[in-house]
Amino acid sequence: MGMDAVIFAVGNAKQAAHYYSTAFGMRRVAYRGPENGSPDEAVHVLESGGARFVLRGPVRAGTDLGRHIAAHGDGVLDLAITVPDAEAAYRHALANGARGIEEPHVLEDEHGKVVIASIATYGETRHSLVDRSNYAGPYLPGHAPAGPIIPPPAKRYFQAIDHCVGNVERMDEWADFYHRVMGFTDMAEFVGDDIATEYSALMSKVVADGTRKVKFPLNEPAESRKKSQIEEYLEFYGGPGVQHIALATNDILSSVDAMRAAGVEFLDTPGSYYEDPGLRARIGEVRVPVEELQKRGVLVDRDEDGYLLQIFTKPVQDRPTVFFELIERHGSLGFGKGNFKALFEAIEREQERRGNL
Ligand code: TYF
Ligand code: FE
Repeated sequence: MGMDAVIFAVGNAKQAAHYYSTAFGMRRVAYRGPENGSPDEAVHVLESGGARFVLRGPVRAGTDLGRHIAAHGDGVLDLAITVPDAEAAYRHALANGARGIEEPHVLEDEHGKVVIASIATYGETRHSLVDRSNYAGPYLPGHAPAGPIIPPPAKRYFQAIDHCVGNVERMDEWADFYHRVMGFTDMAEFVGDDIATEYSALMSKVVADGTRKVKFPLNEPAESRKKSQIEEYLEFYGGPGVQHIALATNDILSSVDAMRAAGVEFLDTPGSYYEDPGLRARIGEVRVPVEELQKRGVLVDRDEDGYLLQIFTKPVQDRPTVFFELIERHGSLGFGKGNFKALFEAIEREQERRGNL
């Protein structure tokens, strides 16, 4: 039915909740911790429109969550998906080769009940399958309503999770997993060998559910002259995992301005991208002057269905692992294929600065 939540494992959930409130304009809506039944970890639940982030951090030594963070750093534990029937989804997944992590079980409190199960995907990442159709609480049973950490901005910076990208060792294996286990199909966007050897150092393929609400691009490293950005990720994360989360906005210019003012770092785009005489011909009419895009480094791409505006943050933790994308779609269902060269060159400039190229 859609993305239920992106669930992060972080070293300090209290501070991460502050960051996503002040820098991403999110509103805290729920909390669970030692005060209300969770002695080992603190959980802060934040929202921006329909996008939900769940930040889980250990509050004591010796937990499995702490081990996960020691291994991978802050990262994504779980891409949770809303389903109409968690039991049926789980049985279908296991019958098609998925490894079960949590059997379907019912969680209940005064707001109703939720049925939840979870399966393993690439690396240590998992997919919870969540049926919340009989639940009216702020997140899950056991999580108490909690107020915002600071008053959220009058206008939210994003309203939905557009897509979630995985870095893996073998893209085709995982694309096949999503076909079998979730009934997903391939979307047109594909970075094959041809583009890979020229400049991208990666191959990529997108799988999505039939409604295209849940979109999972999958990247794998490609042989290239330089070290692939995907290899860099796999080395520093310690295996496959979530590379970036794309957040859908309807005003990318004001969102970038507000997030930058709050200290979020975005990749820069060279002036040559905008001065390229081919660009204006390729993108046609977009809703804002190209100068406004250039001022902020926002990229633009057009296909047969429309256009999109997009920009990428730098990694949001010290490790060169997870980052975010802001995306404003006007008809286009793509992922910015026309920007791959400029984008991958920008990522490689950062890799070089880190000494990892
Ligand atoms: O999600 C996508 O496919 C785009 C492009 O390492 C992209 O955002 C692909 C691979 C990558 C960074 C961005
Ligand atoms: Fe993306």
